[in-house]
Amino acid sequence: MTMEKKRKVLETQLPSVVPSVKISRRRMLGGAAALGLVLVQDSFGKIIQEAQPLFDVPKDPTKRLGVPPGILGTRSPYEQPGKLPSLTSSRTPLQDLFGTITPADLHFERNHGGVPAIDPTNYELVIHGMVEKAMRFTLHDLKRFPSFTRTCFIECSGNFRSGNTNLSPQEICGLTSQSEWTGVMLSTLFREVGADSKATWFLAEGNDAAVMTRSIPMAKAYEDAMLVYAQNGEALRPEQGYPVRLLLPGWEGNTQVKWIRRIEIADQPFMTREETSKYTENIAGGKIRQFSFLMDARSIITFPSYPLQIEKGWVEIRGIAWTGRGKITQVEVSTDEGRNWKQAVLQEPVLSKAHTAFRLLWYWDGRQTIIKSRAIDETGYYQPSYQELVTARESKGGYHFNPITAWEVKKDGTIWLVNDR
Ligand SMILES: Nc1nc2c(c(=O)[nH]1)N[C@H]1C(S)=C(S)[C@@H](COP(=O)(O)O)O[C@H]1N2
Ligand SMILES: [Mo]
Repeated sequence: MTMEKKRKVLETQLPSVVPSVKISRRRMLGGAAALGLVLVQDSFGKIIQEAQPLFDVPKDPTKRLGVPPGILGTRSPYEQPGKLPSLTSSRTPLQDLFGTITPADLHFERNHGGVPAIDPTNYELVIHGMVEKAMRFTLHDLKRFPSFTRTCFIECSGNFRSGNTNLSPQEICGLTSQSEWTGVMLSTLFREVGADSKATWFLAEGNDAAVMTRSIPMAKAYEDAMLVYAQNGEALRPEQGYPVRLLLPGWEGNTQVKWIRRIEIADQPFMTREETSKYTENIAGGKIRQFSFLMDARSIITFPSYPLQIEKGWVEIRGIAWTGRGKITQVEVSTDEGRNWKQAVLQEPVLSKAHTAFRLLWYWDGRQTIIKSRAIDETGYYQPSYQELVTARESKGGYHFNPITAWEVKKDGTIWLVNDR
């Protein structure tokens, strides 16, 4: 059946009454055709609400029966956040979100070979190498082990963009997202297979077209590594590694192998492509840093930010801060181009290796200024300025580039990115 036909069938199944909604301010001002919510099937066969023109619909929702309950919830057609996809990644719209949990369908994606389709009934994870007995685990097997749930972010180590003043938080650093993850502790499985106490590294291998492989120190397995099968209360999304991915809280995204199919335990790193030709970065003196797993502290003001325009008066500056080293202890905000810094309020609970929301009330007097935030974590690490990073790395970008983001507020209230100040 074609899409058009599918839509028709569903529309005829709808009650003849649907609530009236207007979808944008522009339409409202134009006073054009009324829009209504109708149930249609999207290209995956999922039933969704869609705004479509309707005739003769009263504006008062108390005068018409509403849409009946559905199999899945929907977003209001007034709210249309999106992920900005490219061929190999898509970015979380940080400026459109509240709190710290990323809705699963807005979790950023970074795929080296696309999203594979994996049948969970055929899923198998092999653990072998320096073990007492090599073992295979089905998804069912993994779910029988004691489960564990934690909230943490995943951030791509290439999470930085600049070069233009017209970039939004999503474009600057939308390669970080946060979920509540559930799965089994990797240490539980390593005990099950009898991992050798002399082992120092393990290899994680993905079942995708990229066959993504990374070597991970055994210490991380015993610290807090997990194999997760659930995200925000439901099965992992295909984009996040369905049915099972490696979760290494606070470490760079690329080590957290999705669609994981094999773990090999050894006494040295495997020196895969991802840790030799890729995922290394310049440091001072013409040297290159390898196995740079930790994500350093970072913060960004998500409100106000480009492309918003603010009005004179009270503005609640809002943003998120995070660090792979543990908890965020302070976020400092400057509203006068970095001369003075004030303590922002951190929203409780402040979790370890997790996005932390911060806010600061500010009276904007209408003068041009620069606002910025810097994160400080429990190890005493201070988020560096752009200039400090450029000096330390002898380059203007690359992996693990976590500078302070500075926003210029112009007299007309428009906000623009200025990294170099
Ligand atoms: N198998 C596999 N795992 C992978 C990747 C991949 O391409 N294949 N990309 C990695 C990279 S570079 C990142 S940043 C994270 C992104 O996780 P997400 O797509 O769930 O946000 O997954 C990592 N795990
Ligand atoms: Mo990444």
